[in-house]
Amino acid sequence: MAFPEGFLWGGALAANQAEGAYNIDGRGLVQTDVTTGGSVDSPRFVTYIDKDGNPGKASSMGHTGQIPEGAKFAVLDDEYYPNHQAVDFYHRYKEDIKLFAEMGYSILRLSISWARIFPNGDDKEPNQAGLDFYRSVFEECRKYNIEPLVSIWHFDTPLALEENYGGWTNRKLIDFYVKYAETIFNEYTDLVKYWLTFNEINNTTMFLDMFGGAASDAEYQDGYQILHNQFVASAKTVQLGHKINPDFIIGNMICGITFYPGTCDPADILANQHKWESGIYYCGDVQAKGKYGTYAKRLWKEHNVVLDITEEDLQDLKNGTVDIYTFSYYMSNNITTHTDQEMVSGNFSTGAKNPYLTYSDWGWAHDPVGLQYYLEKIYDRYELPLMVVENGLGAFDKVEEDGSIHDDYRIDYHRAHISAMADAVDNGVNLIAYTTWGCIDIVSAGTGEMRKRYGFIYVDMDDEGHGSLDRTPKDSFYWYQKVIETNGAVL
Ligand code: P53
Repeated sequence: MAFPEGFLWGGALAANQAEGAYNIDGRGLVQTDVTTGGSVDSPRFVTYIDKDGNPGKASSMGHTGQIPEGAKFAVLDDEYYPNHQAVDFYHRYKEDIKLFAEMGYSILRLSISWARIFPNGDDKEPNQAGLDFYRSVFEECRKYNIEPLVSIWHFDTPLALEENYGGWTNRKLIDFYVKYAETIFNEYTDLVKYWLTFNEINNTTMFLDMFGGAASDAEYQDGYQILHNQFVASAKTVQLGHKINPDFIIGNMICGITFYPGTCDPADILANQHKWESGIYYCGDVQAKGKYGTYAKRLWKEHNVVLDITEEDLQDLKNGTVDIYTFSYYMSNNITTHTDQEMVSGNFSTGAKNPYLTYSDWGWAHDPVGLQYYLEKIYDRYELPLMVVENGLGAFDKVEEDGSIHDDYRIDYHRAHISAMADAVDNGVNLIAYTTWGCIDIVSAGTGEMRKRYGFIYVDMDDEGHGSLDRTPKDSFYWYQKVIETNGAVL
């Protein structure tokens, strides 16, 4: 049987997309609180906001439409902000964790909202109400023997740090982040063992040239400096975590997209290899090997980037390598130098259309083999234990008259991906956990939609925030229960 005994099965969510309660119990604002909804044609994902209150240059995606004009850092009365209420996990976590336990979870990935702990990011003392909230969440998990897997940062830098310091382009953010990490490490040392430093850290530069044409050198300059500062913050945090509790297992988190050459033209093969370097390896190499890859100098030179890197930084990177490599996996993309190919349209999927694959309603390629490919390639490169910490299908669900939801398309998606993981394990990959994305329906990061659903548990709420917020297990809930019960033997 492929999956080893003790393999961790569960699901994943993120604070800003699930909790809601955006201004409750002393929480500070984050970027999604000032971002309205989007759509497949008009995604809203940005990597940071610059000091004038505009979506940061490093996003380069130009999705300014979702931050109302003139809003800067303000919440406007006549706008609807999907993350303000999200699915109210803040008040319903007991009910939700009970349902996760019913599915048989042994692990739950969630994130701590930095702005609940340090509302402005640079506060002297942490906010007690925030600390108390996560304590009860983790205790609730423990009650059911669910291991919390905690993302320290999931796209939610306190907005005040964006406003007052210019966000992650400023090195000062490193110390604020490390102080925040130190606080939660000390606070939850007996409750949490698994930690992830930055969710999808590579998004900042990976997406730069994938949307709306080439990015400018200034955008690359910001993007690479943001990443460097986050690498240092991550590495310092890993060292500190191991000091505070040697049993802590701390990982990175990469947006794992499998890139293929669009044709067998050698130029495409090389372009594809370079996409792996800039998109995927760039962050993984620093975080798992402790140093920049050999190709990094070429990348910086290509975009005239000059980074502020100190000798001490390099030491920190070396001493702060992660214990595990974790990643999200949703799709593959084709890379080609040829301009005569049919292109994919959708958000966060780009490049040439792969004629061998089908695509979701949001244009994401359904490619389980790509997951096996990614697992084998990455394990070969780092030989670290791996976790797939996000994987899922964003789809429209239909509620039947009797209230049931028959999401066989979602079951098919997961079945195929778990089967691909099993094949990778049989091929020697040390995979230790699988947490499906959005174990419960939550607000989409990319579009802010509710109707782009990933959950095995349906939440009665629409894109305008209407609905009872009642939770209902979908068919996939019962299917996953069986998968977990049999440790992946019955798919
Ligand atoms: P949504 C882009 C490409 C791949 C994964 O995404 C991505 C993104 C950014 O949207 O994000 C991860 O909700 C992310 C989650 C997010 C999930 O994938 O846009 O870690 O926060 O919800 C799915 O469909």
